[in-house]
Amino acid sequence: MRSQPATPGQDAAGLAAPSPIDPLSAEEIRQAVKIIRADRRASPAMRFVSVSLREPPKSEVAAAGPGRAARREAFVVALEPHEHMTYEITVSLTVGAIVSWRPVPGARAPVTLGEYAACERLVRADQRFRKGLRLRGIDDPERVLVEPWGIGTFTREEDEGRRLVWTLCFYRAHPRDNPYAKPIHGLHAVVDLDDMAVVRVEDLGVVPLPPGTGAYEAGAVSPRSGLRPLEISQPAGVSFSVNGWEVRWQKWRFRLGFNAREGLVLHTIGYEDGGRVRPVIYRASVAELVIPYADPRPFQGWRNAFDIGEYGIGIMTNSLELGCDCLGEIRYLDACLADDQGEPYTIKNAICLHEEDSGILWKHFDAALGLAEVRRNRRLVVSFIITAGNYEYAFYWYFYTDGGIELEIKLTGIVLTAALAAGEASEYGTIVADRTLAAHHQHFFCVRLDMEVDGPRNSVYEVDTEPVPAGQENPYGNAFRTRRTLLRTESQAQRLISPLTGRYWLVVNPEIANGLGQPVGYKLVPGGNILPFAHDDASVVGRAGFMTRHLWVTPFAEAELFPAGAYPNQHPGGAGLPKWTKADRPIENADLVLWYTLGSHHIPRPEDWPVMPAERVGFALKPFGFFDANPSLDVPPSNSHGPRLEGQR
Ligand SMILES: [Cu+2]
Repeated sequence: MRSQPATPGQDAAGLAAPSPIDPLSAEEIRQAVKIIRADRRASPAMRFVSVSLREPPKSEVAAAGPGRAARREAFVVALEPHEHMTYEITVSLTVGAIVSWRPVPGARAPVTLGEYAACERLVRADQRFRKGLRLRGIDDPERVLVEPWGIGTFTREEDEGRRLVWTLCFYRAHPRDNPYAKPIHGLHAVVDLDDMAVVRVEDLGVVPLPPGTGAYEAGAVSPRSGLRPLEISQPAGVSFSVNGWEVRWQKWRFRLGFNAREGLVLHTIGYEDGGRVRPVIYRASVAELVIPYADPRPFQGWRNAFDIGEYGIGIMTNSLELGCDCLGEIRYLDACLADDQGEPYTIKNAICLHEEDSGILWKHFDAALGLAEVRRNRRLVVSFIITAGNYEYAFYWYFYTDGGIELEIKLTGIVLTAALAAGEASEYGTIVADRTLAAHHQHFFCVRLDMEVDGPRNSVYEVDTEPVPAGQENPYGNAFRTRRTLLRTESQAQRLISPLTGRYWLVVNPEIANGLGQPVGYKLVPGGNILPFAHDDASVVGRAGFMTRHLWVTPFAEAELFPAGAYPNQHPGGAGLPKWTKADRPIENADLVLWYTLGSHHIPRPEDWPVMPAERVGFALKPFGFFDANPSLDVPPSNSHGPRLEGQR
């Protein structure tokens, strides 16, 4: 017999109850900024880097319920450019007052969208820069795309105390051209973002612009034929519900969040089982993204963007009004952020939710009985897409009917180019068009998973498979078994993947057993992965030390949110995971955070030009003894899905 699927909207939490972890509304952003502006400590020149929810302690989130007013606080990162100082300001929206106003000496705040645009205008107007353009035959600076890049540790002595970026430039020969087809070689400005001044312009010598156009837009290419319409139809509507920021689909329950730095955040992910929601993950987000490039030439060797810590993938999030690739019935959520004047603005359709058919879920044909049982898999997809200059990252969280969760990241957009002189070759990239080099590079994502498998206290085992030595115990030589190693402290939990031993990491709740007497758990199953090729003493490895391990486990600490530290911009290195884990804290039967580093190795192909077919990376979380048996037995056969359309048999 099949148990009844849970009906959305029927549990005790009630409908659309606001949660203390809901992102700030436009009104709340306005209120927070107004309170700060009214404080005598705020100068008129103050820039707002981010205005986001200060997430309340877990105990408050757990205790929140309908009718209970939640404490609401805004966490504001602001910049006083004349002081060259970053401030962290906490504002109570409940009381309407400043809670704390803290300078962060030495911190270099991330680049804001306003600064990004102002930097481009400033560089285009600079006479030294214009002279360099003229030497390259470019008379119209307005056709030059100027991209500010984090300067990292590549500063001079006289730069001390400055908040700097350096620029990479590209040229549009025609207004609608792909600028990355014409990288402007050897001309770089260094800009002080606080003073909004060009500090210096360096010209390493002219290399002519490559001749290609890199056109890829509709109209530039005559379309192939034969692709007939493929439509996804959900005649009875979707099977999920969205109430405020709460999502329910099948037995999954979770809340969505969004902020300037991490973009989409998933909160309180749980699975309904036996009439109650069993927690799995308290909070999940992609917490850092670093892209080290391999080209050793001057300036090219500085390219190692921290897209989350130096800029923020929330502010880079696309409005999916302009290009959403999902098929079927789609629900969108808008995101609200603050610009650098503290004004709220909306990214319309920032988060996309839809269901996808996902092929076979399970099947067995009993030949003797002539009976086949087969079920189709389906997943709920929660996604957002960002544009980081030339590149697109599409993030997809998948929830499955069998209790599985996956993160898949699709990398697309345009590979970063550099010009080569006629006849010049390079070992550090691939020539993708005449005199156009796409350098080798890697993308390292760090996914922060604040776990709570059936409760707040968890332990992590590393599980390898090993052959059993030949002998009495293994007379046929066939035996293999798993070896579980409990990771007891932070230093023991800095791990690498091991595909040839079938390695996975198992997060268990040691205090709760399933019906078979085993501790309930979820396993993290790595997909393809890699390590950095940059030397250990390279600047980028020091600044993004998290890249050197695939798994880190830390005890939960409220302030430990970002694996390369809170302010990676111009940070000399060592912050975040490498620093925290020096304490070697115990992680057994504790409130745990898993940090999974996911590396995508990119040796560009000619086929990646002029726009790259999406490359995929990801990992999975699968229940391991969380249930007593296959939890998807109750998925009905496809032919009994929902009401039938008239005429359908
Ligand atoms: Cu790439």
